[in-house]
Amino acid sequence: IEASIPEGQRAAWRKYSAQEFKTKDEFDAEVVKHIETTLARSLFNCDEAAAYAGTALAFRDRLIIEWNRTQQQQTNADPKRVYYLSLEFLMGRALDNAMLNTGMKDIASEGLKDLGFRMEDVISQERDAALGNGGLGRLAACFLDSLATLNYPAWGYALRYRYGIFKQEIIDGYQVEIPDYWLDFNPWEFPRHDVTVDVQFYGNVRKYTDDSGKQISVWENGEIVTAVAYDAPIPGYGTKTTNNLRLWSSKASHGEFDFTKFNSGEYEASVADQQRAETISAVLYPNDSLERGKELRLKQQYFWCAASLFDIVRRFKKSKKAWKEFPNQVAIQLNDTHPTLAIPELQRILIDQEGLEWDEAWSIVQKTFGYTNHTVLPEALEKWSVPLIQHLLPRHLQIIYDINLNFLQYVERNFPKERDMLSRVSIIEESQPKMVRMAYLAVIGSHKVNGVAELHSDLIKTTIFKDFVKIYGPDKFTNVTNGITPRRWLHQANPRLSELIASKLGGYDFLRDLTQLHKLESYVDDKEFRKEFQEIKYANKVRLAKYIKEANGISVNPSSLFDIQVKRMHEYKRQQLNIFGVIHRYLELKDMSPEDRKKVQPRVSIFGGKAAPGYWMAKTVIHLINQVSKVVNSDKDIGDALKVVFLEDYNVSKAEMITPASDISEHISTAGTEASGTSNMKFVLNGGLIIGTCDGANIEITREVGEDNIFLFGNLSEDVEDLRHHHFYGDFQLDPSLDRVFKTIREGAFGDAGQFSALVNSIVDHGDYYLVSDDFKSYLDTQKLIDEAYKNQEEWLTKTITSVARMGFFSSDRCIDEYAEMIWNVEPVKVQGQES
Ligand code: NTF
Repeated sequence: IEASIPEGQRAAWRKYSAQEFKTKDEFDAEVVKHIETTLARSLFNCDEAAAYAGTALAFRDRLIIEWNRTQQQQTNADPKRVYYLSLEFLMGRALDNAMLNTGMKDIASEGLKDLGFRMEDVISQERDAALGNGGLGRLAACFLDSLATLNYPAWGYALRYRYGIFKQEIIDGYQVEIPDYWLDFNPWEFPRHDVTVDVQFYGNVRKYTDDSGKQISVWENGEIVTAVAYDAPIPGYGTKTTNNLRLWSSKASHGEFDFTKFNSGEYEASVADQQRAETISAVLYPNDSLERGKELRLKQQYFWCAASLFDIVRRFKKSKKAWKEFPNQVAIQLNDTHPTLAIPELQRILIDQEGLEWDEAWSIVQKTFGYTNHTVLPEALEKWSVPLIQHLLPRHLQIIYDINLNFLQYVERNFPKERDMLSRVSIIEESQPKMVRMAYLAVIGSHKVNGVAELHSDLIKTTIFKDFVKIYGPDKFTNVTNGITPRRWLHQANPRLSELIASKLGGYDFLRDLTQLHKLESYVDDKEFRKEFQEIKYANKVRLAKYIKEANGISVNPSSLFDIQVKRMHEYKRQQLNIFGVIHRYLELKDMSPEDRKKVQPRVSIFGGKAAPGYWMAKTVIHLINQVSKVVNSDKDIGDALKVVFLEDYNVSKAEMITPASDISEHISTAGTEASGTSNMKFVLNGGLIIGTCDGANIEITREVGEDNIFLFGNLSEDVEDLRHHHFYGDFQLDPSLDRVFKTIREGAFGDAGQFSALVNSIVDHGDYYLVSDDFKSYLDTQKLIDEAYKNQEEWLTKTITSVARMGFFSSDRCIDEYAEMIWNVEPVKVQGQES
């Protein structure tokens, strides 16, 4: 049924159509209305939380008006759309972003002042939307911001987890996980109870031959779970485009509970069904770069893929175009292998439901999907057991086998002499039990595969996907180096720096074209500019120092060199290398005379990051950092020369405060392990320098900023294999400084040594897989260079300003344009301000 208002009544409708607030007074009217009516509070009963809620609701209304307009105009234009499938979107807070992207923050600040509130206090009331683990989820969030800003017709699809990534508390030096129930009050989402999809699990496949002699497969007798859509508006910066992030929530298909069961006395069973269904979207898996093969995780993946594809296909079918047009209307990007089931799911829809022939359907599938790989770490590559898929998704397993059969026949025909290749490239690993290799399925079902930085994109072609390069040719594989949105990571996180830049570049255009930053190079020698730049860095350090005092009770001197490593805790990221370096520094300081100690460059070593709850080694490193912090900070000999801080519960909103405050940040993964890294880009853009290995995007950052403006150290990725080999044959010498650090730990200087023995032994006895010992000396030497370089503040300042000016390449806008051109073949659709 057409639900449109008839032409005759549209005039009245238009007259009362919702309007965005445009002035401070209109804003205040909206805020007060929401506080008094939506929230049922009054001016006698309005705290900062209520002021936040009122402000957020006023902005939500505004965004939804723009969202409606965008969707309507995009529907009319019917362009090719992009669908970004990501199990994680690490969005952080939405209010500040909404105010800045709509250009209404100043008006709102003034308005709030009239009502008796300060903007910072109101903003800080919001809790983070933390539906992600780390870099992969934050990248997806930056991409949404760029897609909207660049006016691409794009949707994100994910799950509406009731619990995001856990909150980290540090108790007695240990990480403790607290559930993150974030939906108590979430003004940014719109439940769409009318947009639902029934998703099937389990059951069986019945085959029969129809009248025309065609084989038909019917997947039936399964268990149905309903997906309900929740939409979050994504405003672009300085544009009317407001895109959509659609999150699926699971519920029992029969509503509240099963009435037949209820009426026959099985009340508990009926509620249990409901809870089982709701469990699917209950919680984000808290593992970063690690796969664990749990059935519930597979259920999440299929539930989300099936609901999203149904929605995408439903939208396509409205246009009544022929199926062969599907890839001209739809581009689906797979963010890592998590959504790979979308490939057999689309094939199933096309052949089982829409009646297409296999080959025609498969060609549509391949043209539709693109796959982004984010890691070469073996423990992160997804594999699902064949029996599990058989049980949960019997029809999909058949389709996967058929995809594999066709693929292997193709390989056999084209590479008849390479018999070994067949077992190597098969989607099915012949293990006990058999496993489905999701990355191979993703490669085979997509038309493009990309890595996320140059080195990483080269590595996937020579390691995990080597055979596939031979089979498909090199053009199927490409690189799109990651980027970050300058709106959140400069304008929002560092408003004073953004303003200073705008004052020199003639406005805020650089936020939409970050390459304009290069014009800052002509201010490198400008005294006034330098002074302001330096003052801003200092103010950001003061702000962080104040936070450290409040949160940790540690006093740090803002004039010290701030050395920061914040990211998920992982052995490959080598926080252990950093803390061992800190212990070495402490020992050196203890060796010195008090006079000599006064001459050293004071330093604050700051750490932050969560460990996956089951990752024991990563938790041990957190514990060691906290123990070292206790010992060093309370040592009277040391004073300001060295302070060690572990910041609890690192998340997006803390990153916004921490990132602008670094002098040096650490990106020190074993070469070849960090696919890209994105915080490296954020720190440099905010006027900090990097100590890093030749890994991931560090290499391209070096190319852009120049070798003089970055501190690189350590072995290269091409040497890693050999070095590991030497360790394996016991053919290596433990670095003597590291040996001394280990002795100190073993003597109990940082508490019970037994706690740290596995960590030390992983290096001393168990092959030092991450080559901590091999890189230790060059790490320490480079830290020495940094101490020296920092003493010359004028030169340091020149380096930081020059680096900021050269960071234009790392905007996520550049990435999105590359994806749009090389992979998606989509064009922007400009949304008009007035209703069309
Ligand atoms: C991460 N991958 C990489 O480890 C980071 O280097 C990279 O910056 C981000 O992706 C974004 O591309 C993963 O989290 C995963 F899951 F693939 F291991």
